[in-house]
Amino acid sequence: MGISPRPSRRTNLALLALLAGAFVTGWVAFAIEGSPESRVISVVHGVAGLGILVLAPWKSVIVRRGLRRRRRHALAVAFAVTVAASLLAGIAHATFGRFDVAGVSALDVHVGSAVAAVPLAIFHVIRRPQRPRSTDLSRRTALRAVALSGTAALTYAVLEAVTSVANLPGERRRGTGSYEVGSGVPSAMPVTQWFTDDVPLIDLDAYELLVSRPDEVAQRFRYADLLAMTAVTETAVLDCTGGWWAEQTWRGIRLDHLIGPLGGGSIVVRSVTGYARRFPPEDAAALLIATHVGGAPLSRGHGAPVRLVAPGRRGFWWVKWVGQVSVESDPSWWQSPFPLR
Ligand code: HEM
Ligand code: HEM
Ligand SMILES: Nc1nc2c(c(=O)[nH]1)N[C@H]1C(S)=C(S)[C@@H](COP(=O)(O)O)O[C@H]1N2
Ligand SMILES: [Mo]
Repeated sequence: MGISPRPSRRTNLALLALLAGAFVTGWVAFAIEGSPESRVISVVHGVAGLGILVLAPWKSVIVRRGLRRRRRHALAVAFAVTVAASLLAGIAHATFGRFDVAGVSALDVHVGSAVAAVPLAIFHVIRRPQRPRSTDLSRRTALRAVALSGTAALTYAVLEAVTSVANLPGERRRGTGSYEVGSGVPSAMPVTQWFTDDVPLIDLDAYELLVSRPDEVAQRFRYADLLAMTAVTETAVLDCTGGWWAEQTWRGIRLDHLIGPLGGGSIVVRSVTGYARRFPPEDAAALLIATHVGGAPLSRGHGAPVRLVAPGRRGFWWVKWVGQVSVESDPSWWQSPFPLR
């Protein structure tokens, strides 16, 4: 395989497709919530990632040949290290469960090294271009692609079977790849922030929830006002992209009751810390401004005095320490798909 340059070109192009596929499906898996769609994406993601492992024997021939040439190899080696770290950590998370070393979880390592690999991958490919040829669109290439996909899918199936037979934690992960922690016991549920946010200190006596609509004077609600409003109770699953999920029973005020009828535009729910997410108006009836979880007032870490409960959405939509709800004219897609702060 290593003698003729053509097979190595095809191997490299296949690796490029698998890397891009794994990267994109990884973020899609992060964005969506609820089986079975999330399960399908997780499986496609895992198969694409394991496809890289399947090609390792062929790639190792290319690597050995490349390393013999006179050129700088440091960035290529760094690239290989980040990809290997991401693969190992991804498989470890999906097999052995949620564990962390010195506060860094396997999933953090998995996503972090995948993100670090991107600039290295771009540099690697620009320095070593592999042009697709018209002859690539042949029956033989198609058969090779089928064989590669099949082998990768089989590798995934074997990994799943071993996980199940050995009763490893991976067997109990959700379609999103997350593990159950602290359902029904809010105090056992992790306190998690997105990247940089921190648990703020909020003075309940000074706290006010600001509710604003275009061209209207904003309404202000004190904590006692909110407690006096009609509340509903709902059981919902919070699934964090950090790799855990928990089901709790929440109590709070329906967002549509707080903001009244809506035409178009969008609803922005903003934390006192600045963290915010934008929702489509048709979601208002399903969203809850929660004051309680498990029958008790929210703890500081879980969003006191009030936090958003967004059933059917991933954890990063569940804005904690809500200080403002505003109806705006911008469409709901007008935001980064993931929080930037
Ligand atoms: C899993 C992803 C990949 C890893 C870990 C990886 C790693 C490496 C390493 C360590 C080398 C040898 C060192 C060097 O040449 O400086 C190498 C060589 C090479 N890689 Fe990659 N690579 C990957 C994907 C790709 C892709 C996507 C392409 C292009 C589309 C590519 C094209 C090449 C070429 C052309 C060589 C040089 C072969 C030679 O000079 O004989 N690689 N790669
Ligand atoms: C080149 C980049 C990537 C590669 C090669 C890769 C590969 C993998 C592999 C092999 C697994 C284990 C699958 C299994 O055995 O079930 C996995 C799991 C996972 N990856 Fe990635 N991944 C990449 C990037 C990402 C990114 C960017 C994200 C998120 C933003 C992500 C999120 C996940 C999640 C949530 C799981 C657990 C899924 C499950 O347990 O079924 N990955 N990945
Ligand atoms: N203000 C604010 N709200 C936030 C976050 C944040 O960083 N800041 N993180 C979100 C994420 S990523 C998750 S998973 C949940 C976690 O909620 P918990 O800490 O109550 O478990 O809060 C969400 N709400
Ligand atoms: Mo999260």
